[in-house]
Amino acid sequence: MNKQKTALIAAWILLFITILIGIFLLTDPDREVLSAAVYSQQGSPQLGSFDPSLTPSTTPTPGVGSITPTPSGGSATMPPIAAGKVTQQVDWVYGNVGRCWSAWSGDQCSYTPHEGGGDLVSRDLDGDGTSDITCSLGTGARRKTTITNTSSKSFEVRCERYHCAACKSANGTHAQCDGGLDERVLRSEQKIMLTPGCSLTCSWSGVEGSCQSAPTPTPGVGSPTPTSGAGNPTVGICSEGPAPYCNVTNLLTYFGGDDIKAKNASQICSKESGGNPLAKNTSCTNSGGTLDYSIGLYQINLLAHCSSDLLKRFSSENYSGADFNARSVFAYSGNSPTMPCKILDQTKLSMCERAMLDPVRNIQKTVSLSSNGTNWSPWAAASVCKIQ
Ligand SMILES: [Ca+2]
Repeated sequence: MNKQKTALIAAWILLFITILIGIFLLTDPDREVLSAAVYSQQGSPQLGSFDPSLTPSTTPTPGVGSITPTPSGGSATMPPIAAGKVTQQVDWVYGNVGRCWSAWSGDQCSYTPHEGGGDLVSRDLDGDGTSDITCSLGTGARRKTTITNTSSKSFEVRCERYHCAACKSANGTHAQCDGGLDERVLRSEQKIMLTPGCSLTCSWSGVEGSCQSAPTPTPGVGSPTPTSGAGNPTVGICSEGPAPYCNVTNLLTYFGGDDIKAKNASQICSKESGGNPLAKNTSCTNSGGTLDYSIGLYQINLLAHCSSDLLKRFSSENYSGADFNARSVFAYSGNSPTMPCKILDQTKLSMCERAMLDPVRNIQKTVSLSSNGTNWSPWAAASVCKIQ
């Protein structure tokens, strides 16, 4: 009997306490916060503390402050040439983008050394649609990269050297070491003015070569630039294109009456479009497609050439907006458009497209891009037709 009474009293006390807690929770100003915290544990996307990518890692992540200070000038001390698990790279850089490079790894890494440079877009330093430089090519055994200024302007370029204290590669096969790949990279840079016609080499010990001894090419429309080692220009082996646009008679008026240039231009035109000014190859938009968003008679590739310069010089639409190049029209990853290509600015692309669908402006752009008919190397058809 006493036990039952005690149990009953205990039950009443418990009930009383429960009610008190209930009243407290209902009036507690922090209750919403508590609820929010519970909600966040269930996966609220607003609360970053539950996103694993934002959880502080035990591995120290190199932040901006922990990057090795960049030594300036050419006297920076870099570690010796690769041995063991290290990767090293030399770059010619313009506008914070590596244009020409060579990279290699130490003997305890499996990555392939190499020497080369970016595509035509990245060799266009002033964004006018034409390449301004060439880069040396090689196996990487040289551990040097050589840049040559093929334009009539001077550009300030940087010889940059990078040292990564690990085997590094961006694609799993080729050695690569730079700030984009490893923020902890040791870096040295040396600025230099690259004058027209000048070749300079960036090596592990710094800049090699002298611009003073290089001849200055004579720029100018109408004066054919002599091609190194080549004799007189010759006519290619392909058939000529049809009237009214791609025939020699029409093209003579664009190439200063030069018969050889007009014949080569006619062959390229025929190969590229068959003389159809509305020819379009937008293969880059397809998965597994090629690097083409190529328009009109000469298949001007807008992946590389859609720019404010193109619109200002070869469009009837009086473009007067801000300067831009193809990188603001298509998404780029490093030096190449992402594939399938992603259009960032349809308005600008459409303007470029309309300009290049105009046969006269397409030919005018071609005159410019071929350096007045003296350099057909931007067109794949040139080698097919054996046009130098
Ligand atoms: Ca250029």
